[in-house]
Amino acid sequence: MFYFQSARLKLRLYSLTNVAAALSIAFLVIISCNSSAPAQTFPGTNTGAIPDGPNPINCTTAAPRNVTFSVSGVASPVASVSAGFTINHTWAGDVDVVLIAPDSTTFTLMSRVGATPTVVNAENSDLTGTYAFSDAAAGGMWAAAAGGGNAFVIPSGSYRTQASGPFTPVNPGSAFTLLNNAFTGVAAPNGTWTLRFRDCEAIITGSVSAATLTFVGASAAGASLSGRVVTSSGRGIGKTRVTLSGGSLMENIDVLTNPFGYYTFPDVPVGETYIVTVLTKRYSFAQPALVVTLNDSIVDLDFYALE
Ligand SMILES: [Ca+2]
Ligand SMILES: [Ca+2]
Repeated sequence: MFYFQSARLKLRLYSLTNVAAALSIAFLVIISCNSSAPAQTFPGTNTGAIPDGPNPINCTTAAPRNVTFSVSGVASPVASVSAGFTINHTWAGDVDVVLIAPDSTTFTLMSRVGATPTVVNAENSDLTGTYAFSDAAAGGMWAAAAGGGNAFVIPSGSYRTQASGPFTPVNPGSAFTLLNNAFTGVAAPNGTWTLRFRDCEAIITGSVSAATLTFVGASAAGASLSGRVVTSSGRGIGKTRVTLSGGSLMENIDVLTNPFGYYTFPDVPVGETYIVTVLTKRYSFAQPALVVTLNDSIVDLDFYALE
């Protein structure tokens, strides 16, 4: 929607007599609207019961509950990621939760909370609520659960990620880890992400009923796509409409070439395929529409008139 409004603004500005002033105003407006990337949240599917764990305790051989997310339109590199889920399990220390990116990058959100080398069956307080993991959280789950007892419910809320137990001391538990850093190297964040729940110890079981995955894409805006509309002799054709469509755009984007025939679409999401079309009654073109996959800025997507 933003792009559409910007394009209309730009078209209107071009009708002013001072074309140069209008260009600079339009450019400033566009830049200011793209100062930060919005958060994008995706719902998880395949929620349900977490299969009970083995005896003796073992997280890696436990059958997983894989909650999956179909992620699209997230700019790379990922600036931040957070995961949340609604869970019911009355033995928190049984639970191991890892987040897995489409390229198989794997990171532990929580695991064996409260487990020490001497208390191997870990924290017996309850996970009953909605818990999120984010680098922006204030504290960790180990400290929140410590000393609560078997009937204690770990408060719903946002927690830092921590490495798995066994670890000593229980409070504050193992060091906070860095969730965002774990996934900034994922070159292609769009695809299937997995939140894998495992129950590491036999007898007490639980289930996950909902999950969300939230991203903030690259803080730098998308790439720009620009070029020129020229006559066969190389003279720029001004005031010509160029239209960008396709990709994940909600609306087509129209811009006009400047007096020298140059056009620019700033801040276009990368990793997607677009159609760029030129349209003017004054000229015809051998190729009035070009298909381009934008992975980085393009400066020479030019259109050549037949006359
Ligand atoms: Ca309990
Ligand atoms: Ca269990």
